Amino acid sequence: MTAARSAAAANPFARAQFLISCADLAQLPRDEQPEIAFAGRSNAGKSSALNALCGHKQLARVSKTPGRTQLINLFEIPGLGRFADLPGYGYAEVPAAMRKSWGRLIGGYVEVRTNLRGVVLIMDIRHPLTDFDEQMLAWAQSAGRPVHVLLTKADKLGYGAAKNQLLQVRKALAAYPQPPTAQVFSAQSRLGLEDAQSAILGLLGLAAPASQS
Ligand SMILES: Nc1nc2c(ncn2[C@@H]2O[C@H](COP(=O)(O)OP(=O)(O)OP(=O)(O)O)[C@@H](O)[C@H]2O)c(=O)[nH]1
Ligand SMILES: [Mg+2]
Repeated sequence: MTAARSAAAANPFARAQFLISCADLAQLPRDEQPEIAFAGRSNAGKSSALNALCGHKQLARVSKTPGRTQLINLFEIPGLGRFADLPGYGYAEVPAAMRKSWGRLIGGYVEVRTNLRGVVLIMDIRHPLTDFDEQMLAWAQSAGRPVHVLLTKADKLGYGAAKNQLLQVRKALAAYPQPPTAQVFSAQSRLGLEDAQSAILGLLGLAAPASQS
């Protein structure tokens, strides 16, 4: 078995490849394949999480300048489905008009995309449940889409502090009518990588989600 093949066998998402960038809903390809959306406020670590999950260094662009990703970027994983990287925002200087157009695009996407099986919501573990996250959760809940939360950059906190944040966030999420699941994660240390992959496979209906620990 070649090195690339054994990596693909170990990582179900290793064959992910870029498909298309869409500036509006009309540009999305036909919704015939199961899709998982990745959402997170700007700079939360969404591109890094996607790259780690797929075992690529540069699949989704990691930027040091927040707010660069303004399009829905679709990735195809042959035989499994698609990942949709949704644009984030999160800074006060984002103009109201831009927030409005973001709301139309992302709110519309979550509502109408019939093949959307679930949302992976990425939050910086040090700053969880921002207004952005609450908005995403509200849209996902009203459209009946399950949500799995990755509390990323967990390498920035000690074990106890990370565990405590996880418990606090789970407590807050339990108040939602369809409570999302949550775990700690780090793109840098790869903490929680396999749990996240199992959770995503679970959303795709391909395997049982990992038990929460
Ligand atoms: N320590 C640490 N840093 C991380 C982690 N994930 C991302 N970062 C850093 O956080 C910054 C933002 O990461 P990105 O992955 O570009 O974040 P994003 O959410 O895609 O940001 P935008 O696309 O700009 O909205 C970068 O400097 C990353 O190197 C992590 O798990 N641990
Ligand atoms: Mg990004």
